[in-house]
Amino acid sequence: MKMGFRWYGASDDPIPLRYIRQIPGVTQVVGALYDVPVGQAWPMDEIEALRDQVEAAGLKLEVIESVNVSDDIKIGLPSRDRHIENYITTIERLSRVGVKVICYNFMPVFDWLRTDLHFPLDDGSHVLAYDRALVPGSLDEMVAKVRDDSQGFAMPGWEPERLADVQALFAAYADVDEAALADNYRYFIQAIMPACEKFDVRMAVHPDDPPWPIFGLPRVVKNIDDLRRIESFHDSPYNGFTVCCGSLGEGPDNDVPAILRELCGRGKVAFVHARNIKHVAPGVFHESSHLSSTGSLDMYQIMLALFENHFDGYVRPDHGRDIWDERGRPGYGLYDRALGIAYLNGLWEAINKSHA
Ligand SMILES: [Mn+2]
Repeated sequence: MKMGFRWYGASDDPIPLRYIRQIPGVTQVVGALYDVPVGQAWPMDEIEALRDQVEAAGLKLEVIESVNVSDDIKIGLPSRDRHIENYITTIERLSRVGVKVICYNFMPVFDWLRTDLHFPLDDGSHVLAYDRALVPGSLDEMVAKVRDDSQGFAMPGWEPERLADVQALFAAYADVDEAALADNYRYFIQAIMPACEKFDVRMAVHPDDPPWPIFGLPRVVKNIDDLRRIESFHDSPYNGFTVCCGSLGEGPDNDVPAILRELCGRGKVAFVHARNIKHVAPGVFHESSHLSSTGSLDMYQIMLALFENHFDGYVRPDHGRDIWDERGRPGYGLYDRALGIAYLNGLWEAINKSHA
């Protein structure tokens, strides 16, 4: 297991790399370029500059989250082939600085959805939460809500310029049902796989968050059946998964340790987002600390599933609570993610030594 920490770059993340270096056991920065319009190739000089910054801090840049897949590719527009060419160029360039895994998603329009970015818990901390009854009736309202609640930070997947005309973007998906989205997904995977194999870069799709359709948009990465279908597009370790325990776990029918056991058993898990969530009612959940007893997921069983399947890939904590008066990017503060790492490391050491 190689432990990482997501970082939004020197200009947009209040957490300096030297703080990340001081979290015990962290060797990896999970990074990205955030200023390249989706669909374009990432410039080599910017990739190298990011790598240099990370390495100067004594850390490694082997996982990118995310290289976003354009709506043109997801919708299946004629322009998709040009965007796929650019995506392949990005894969090749990232491989040149030592990147091994690219996390991405295949969600239409929105990367993730919450109805509250500052839901108060009993202990006085704040978390992201979702209540299906509180999803706004209109798309514009939803976009404005995320923008206004994000404490001035750009939220990944909610880029204001991309969502400036969310109605037009939404309309472009009018003919894309689940079958069409899966077909467009297959087309994308089959087009990029030769480059991934040639350049030794594993693709790792992030599950839909939440794992059910929203605003009538189709979802194709929401449960084990979907994940098996994605495997069938191209059966190779390079066509792999980011198992986000929280996102999958939001679906009450998703057995996260069982999913990990099955996919790790076939060598398909490249990256794990290890986090907990608390089910409140059907379609209602909030995030929690990583500790098993504060949420609905058994983090011990999750780490045990990884250990017993000899997982040697990348792990990062996922969304943390806002604690100790930190007002960071919602979900991406320093303190609670660092606590999450200490806890995950403790589970791992205990499992490791008890199996010696
Ligand atoms: Mn995640």
